[in-house]
Amino acid sequence: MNIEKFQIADFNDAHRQAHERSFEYIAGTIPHVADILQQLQGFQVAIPSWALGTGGTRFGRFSGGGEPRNLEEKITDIGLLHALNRSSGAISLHIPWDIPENAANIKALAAQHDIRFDAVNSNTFQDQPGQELSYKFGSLHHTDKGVRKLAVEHNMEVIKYGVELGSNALSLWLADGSCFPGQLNFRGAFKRTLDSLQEIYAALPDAWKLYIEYKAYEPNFYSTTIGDWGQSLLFANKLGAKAYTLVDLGHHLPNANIEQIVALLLMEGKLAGFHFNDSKYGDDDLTVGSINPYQLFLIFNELVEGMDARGMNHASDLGWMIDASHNVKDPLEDLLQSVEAIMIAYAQALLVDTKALQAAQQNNDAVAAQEILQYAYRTDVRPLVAQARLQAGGVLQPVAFYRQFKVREQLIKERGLKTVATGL
Ligand SMILES: [Mn+2]
Repeated sequence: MNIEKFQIADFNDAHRQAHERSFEYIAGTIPHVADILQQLQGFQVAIPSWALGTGGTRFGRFSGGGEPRNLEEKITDIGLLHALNRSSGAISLHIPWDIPENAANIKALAAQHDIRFDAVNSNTFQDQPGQELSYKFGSLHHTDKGVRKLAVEHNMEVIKYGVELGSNALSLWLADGSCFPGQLNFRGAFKRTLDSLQEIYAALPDAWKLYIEYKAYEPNFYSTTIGDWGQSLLFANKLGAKAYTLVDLGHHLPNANIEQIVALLLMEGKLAGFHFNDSKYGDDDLTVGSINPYQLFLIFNELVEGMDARGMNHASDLGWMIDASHNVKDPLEDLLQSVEAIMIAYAQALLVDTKALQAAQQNNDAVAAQEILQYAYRTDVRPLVAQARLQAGGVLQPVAFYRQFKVREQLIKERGLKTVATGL
């Protein structure tokens, strides 16, 4: 299905008056509002190919209807999101769940929807049908050289697919670790992982980046070989200038100060980018901003301040991706909410009076610092985000539009009630 321009125009006309009132009110309080709108319009969040269907947990999966049955339909779904919010103009592909059989066709389809290919993701955390050696005890860190070779070659294949599609980063997450004390020699596991990563790194084309994701625990529950940002950074530094640390918001132990991690990785020029999601307890993969929007704002505050300090381009110098799983919500509605939460946090961070904050910090004025941050956080920036969307050709209220025009019902009509997308 396609969303027609006249449908967007009709919808916006019906909501325009109320929007203009609230936009003018907020715009009157911000001196550099035009700059902020421009920055918001440039900011694109990649949608993961594995999160367009209903997600499951290890206890079960309750599929919704009309899920995309193949990569083409996944790109169509992202096209729908992007038509509505104009901020989802990228896809992060997972191999082998979404192998582009015909790269030229896939590329053309994505271009029709104004979608580019962000980082490609490899998968050595599960065995594929017919695979002779097993990743049960790890992949790049495995004690068996044959398994390591298999995993390295898989990553090289993923790079090859990425090159065909115009991607420029390989994103790598390893489930490698151990479940029990004594099971693994930590130094040995680290060294074998480094050797394997060096082989993959050597296969990176020019101008490509390697994103190294870390995760505290799960599926292994005693140790993870790339368990935290320090371990990831250690690998990235040893590998070289093309290797960076990827932060997935759900991959930390409870109450970790993620904004501080972000600030230091940026300082070192080693922040790859993000997998956005939210969590209450662990790697819950919930809708971005659904549990702790203040933390998301604090992270964006460090991002904006740190990127500006290094003269970086907010839109293009880091990878911005969602990594979530939708167990009870319509995946497309969930993704619309996630992108909206990201845009809101970004807009709030752009409002922070950096000079005043630096002065407060210099004077050890904790009260003033809190006032400055929370003034920005408590500003209702939704009309700014909506205005940026409107100017870019999107709709004022994406979720309301999605429901009013019965997008899911139409997808079910086209694809059927019982379809299951590949993915989480
Ligand atoms: Mn992730």
